[in-house]
This record gives sequence, structure tokens and C-alpha cells, in this order.
Amino acid sequence: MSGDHVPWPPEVAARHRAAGHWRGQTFGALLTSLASAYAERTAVVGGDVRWNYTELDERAHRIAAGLADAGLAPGDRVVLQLPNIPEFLPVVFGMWRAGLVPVFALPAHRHSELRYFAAHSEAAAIVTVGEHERHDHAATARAVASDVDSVRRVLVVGSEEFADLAAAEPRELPDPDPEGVAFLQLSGGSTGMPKLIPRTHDDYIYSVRESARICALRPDSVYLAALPVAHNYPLSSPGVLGALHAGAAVVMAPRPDADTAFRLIEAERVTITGVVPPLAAAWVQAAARTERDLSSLEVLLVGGAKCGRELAERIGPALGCRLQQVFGMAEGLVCYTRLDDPEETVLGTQGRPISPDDEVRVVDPDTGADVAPGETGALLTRGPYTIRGYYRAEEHNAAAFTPDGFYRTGDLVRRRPTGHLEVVGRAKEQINRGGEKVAAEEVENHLMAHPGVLDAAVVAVPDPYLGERTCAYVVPAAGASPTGPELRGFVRERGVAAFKVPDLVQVVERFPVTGVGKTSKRELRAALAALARTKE
Ligand code: J2J
Repeated sequence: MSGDHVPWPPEVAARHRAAGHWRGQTFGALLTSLASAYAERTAVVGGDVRWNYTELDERAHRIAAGLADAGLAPGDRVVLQLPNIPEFLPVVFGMWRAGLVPVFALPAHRHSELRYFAAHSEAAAIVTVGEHERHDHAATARAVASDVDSVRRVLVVGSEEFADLAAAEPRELPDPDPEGVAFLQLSGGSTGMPKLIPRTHDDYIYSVRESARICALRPDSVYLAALPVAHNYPLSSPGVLGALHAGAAVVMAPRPDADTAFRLIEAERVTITGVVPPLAAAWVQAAARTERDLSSLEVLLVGGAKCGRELAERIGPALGCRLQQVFGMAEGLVCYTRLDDPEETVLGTQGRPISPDDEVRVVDPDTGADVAPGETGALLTRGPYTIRGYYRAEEHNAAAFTPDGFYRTGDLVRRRPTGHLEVVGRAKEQINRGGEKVAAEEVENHLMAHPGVLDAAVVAVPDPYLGERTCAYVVPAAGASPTGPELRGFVRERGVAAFKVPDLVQVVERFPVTGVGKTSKRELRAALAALARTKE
């Protein structure tokens, strides 16, 4: 995949190796060592399944062999779309052992997103499930396969065909390059479709290992995977991979609602889990009237979107556990409040970076100059597990990274003298819908495909539950009068994740003119967002 991803400069890579951050181990080799250390201990639980580390390891070996037998070759990209089922883990480790490169789609993604992931990565296969939550994933995958020439196989976990594949005789396969791309994660995106994020074995294992340490995971910890595990946060912060790294048990929750989660917390004596703020709020409410025993819960991570002070204060008393804030991004940088931080820091900041070698700059968004300590500015970051470029995105990379390799996060932050960051806002054209990221431009493009739409601008409006919701302002084409419900239905039918369908649609005769001459989409969005706020 050389040329597709931007590696760290050789002297920087050498530094990360010398510092012991990058240890030259692949995920396949990691699982082998975990299996020998924690053999009989429970690795993953879900539904009727309970596999120990030896069983997980053996399954991953068989699946690796089966995938190789199915004609998939090292370096092949494979779009992976699985919900929170135990099979997620042996399938992913099996892919890693076979040298395949999973592209981590979310269960919410539909035809339009999957087609883009498959086409952009020239994926050789799609691995998915059959019917799940009233959606036929296998049918969508087959439709995508018929649209995208590179896709040769659709493999459906739970089918007989997959069971045969997963019964293959295990054999040693060549271990991939630990500094090579292990998988493609998805960006929240701000322009067009989500960008693909190439992460290496070395860089990701470093972030997972340190996350497990910072969150104090130990072999008798039990991690509940409440959010969709393909997402970077429940995957790695510390997530299911952090839990395995520590020899802990992973419990897969089919849904994140309080009833399901509390039942599993009680039944499996869950010690730690991670949620987004709206879910934390729902759990806090539900905790007041639950009969479930939540006393095993020690730590609740909250992140993905800003956890407001009021909510932060309620979590400990309501759930009887400690709050740990996490501010991260699939591109790399992850910040945690530490378990021994003073209460004020835990309640009032989003944490500090994992690594002493994470470089953080807070700059004036217009001039690019560093702001005075404690002032608000745009967050730039560079470090041992933050990418230097998106996958196959040369043009976008020129804007998203500084010439010296800092990633422009698009977040506005303040930094305290301790290094803790407070996230105070956002400079990117994205809506953070309770942790689910919506790129304004992607939704605008869908709306503008409607014949009755001349122009569209999608902005965030404040929402008491989700933090933000999407509002689409639409100017109709001459003679057309599209309605809100019609446009929402239109976007949905184009095959997009449900969380991207605009929550509100405002049809307006024309957009406000914000500046002199030609209005930039950016200024227009700012003006409309201000207008939307005053209407609240
Ligand atoms: C405010 N904004 C936040 C927070 C993320 C751990 C945790 C989260 C993600 C994630 C992740 C925030 N307060 N606590 O990958 O490993 C917003 C910021 C950020 C963007 C990244 C992880 N935590 N955010 O959310 O790639 O705007 O990763 O740049 O989905 O979410 O989104 P994503």
C-alpha cells in the first residue's frame, strides 16, 4: 500500500522505536502472547457465547486460514461491518493474521457510505452479518459488491458458508509489517464523505497499551462494549482492545440503552465502560429507578462529545462510580482525565494526552500563531500515534495537516498549565450529534441531488439531549416547492446512516448575504447557525 498512506519521517519513526513506543509487534502476534498469558481467562462474552483467550486465539487462527483460502491476499482491503457480537473479535484478529486490512464501517452505514468505502479503498471483499436491527446487511453488501468492481466476495458472519470458512485448519501465515497499515478507521469528516484513516499495528498498539494502563485495566476487569465497537472510541479508548491487552473480559452489549447495559453490568459484574454524553445522561436518569446491582462499576468513561459540567457532576453520585473524561479522535490523539486527578480537573476538563511525546499546539485559527497560555485556540497535534495523512487523499491532506506534519483537529480548546485540555468549541464544518459526527457538506450534497433543490446548507442547532442536531436550510429550485418530510425521505432513501438525515429542514427563499460579493459556504453556515440559535 506504499504511496497510499503518509508514513512518519524515518528519523521520527526511529525516535518512537527508541522510546519504546513502537515495539515491532503486530495484532496477530499480540493475540498469540495474550493467549499464552491468559489462556483460560474469559476473553469475550455476548449472547450465548463465552470464549476464553485460548478459544479466541484458535478461532482467529482458523478464520485467518479460511480468509486466505477464500482467495484474500495480504494487503487486500476488506470492508467490515459487524455489530457488537463476540465474532467481531476473532474476525478482526483473523483478518490481521491474514495480513488483510479491515475498513471499519459502522452498523449504521448504508449503501452510499459502504459503496464509497469499498470503491475508495478498492476493497476485495465485504464482511458483514445478515439481518440485524431490521436491516438486511447482507443484501446491502451484495448490492455494493455489484456496484464496485474490486469487490470479489461478500462473507456473511452467521451463514453456513462463513461457518465453513471459520472451520479451516489453522496454519501459520506470514506476519505483516508492524509499521504497515493494519486497518482503515473512519474520520467524522467535515468535507464530503468520511476520510479513511490508515493506522499501523505499531502506532495503534501503543495507544491501546497506554490507554489500558491509564484506565487501570487489569486481568479481573470487565469492559462493557456499549457503543458500536468498530468506532475508534470503544475499539481502543481503552475499548475492547485495551481490555484484551490487559487480559480482561469484554462483554458485548447488543444495544447501549440503560436496560440492556444495566442487565449486563449486573450479570457480568462489569467494572468499566465508555459512553457518549447523551447516553451517560440517560443512564444517570435510569439509575434512579433501577433495581439492578451496579455496584461492580468502577469507572465510566464519557467522551465523543463535550460532557457538560452538570452532567459530569451527576455521574459519580448516580452510578456509584468514577467519571473519566476522554477526548479523542480516530486520527490519533487521545486525552484522558487521570484516575488520580483532582475532582475539579475530572469535572472540568477533557483530559490530557496519552503520551509524553504527543505534541499539542493551540493556535490562532487565522494567523496560525500560538495563543497565550490558557487562551482559546485551534488544536493542532502530532505524535507517535497520530496519522500524518489520510488514505489516498493528497489534496485534502494539504489542508488537514501543516507542512511540518501537525494534524489540524478542527477543535477549539484551552490548555491548562497541567496540560489538561478543555474543549470549548469547533472550527470544522461538522455537526456532533451526541458523539455521532455529521459532515455538513456530505448531507448538503445529498440534498442538492434532489431536483427541487437549488442550494442547501447544513448547520448545527443546540439540542438539550444530543448537544447538537442537524438543521438543513434549503433554497428551492425555480418552480419547485419541496417539503421537509419529502427531503428527509429523499436523503434517507439515498442509503445513508440514519443519523445523517437532517433533523430539521427549513425551506427559505434565499440565503442571507453575509459578506460583500460572493458568499462562502463557510460564512453562510456561520450566519445560518447564528440564525438557528436565535430561533431556539
Ligand atoms: C468534546 N469533543 C469531543 C470530548 C471527541 C476516544 C473518544 C472519542 C473519540 C471520537 C475517539 C470529545 N469533548 N470529550 O476516537 O478514541 C469530538 C472532537 C474530535 C472528534 C473526533 C476516541 N471527544 N470529541 O469521538 O473520530 O471534535 O472520535 O475531534 O469520532 O470528536 O471524533 P471521532
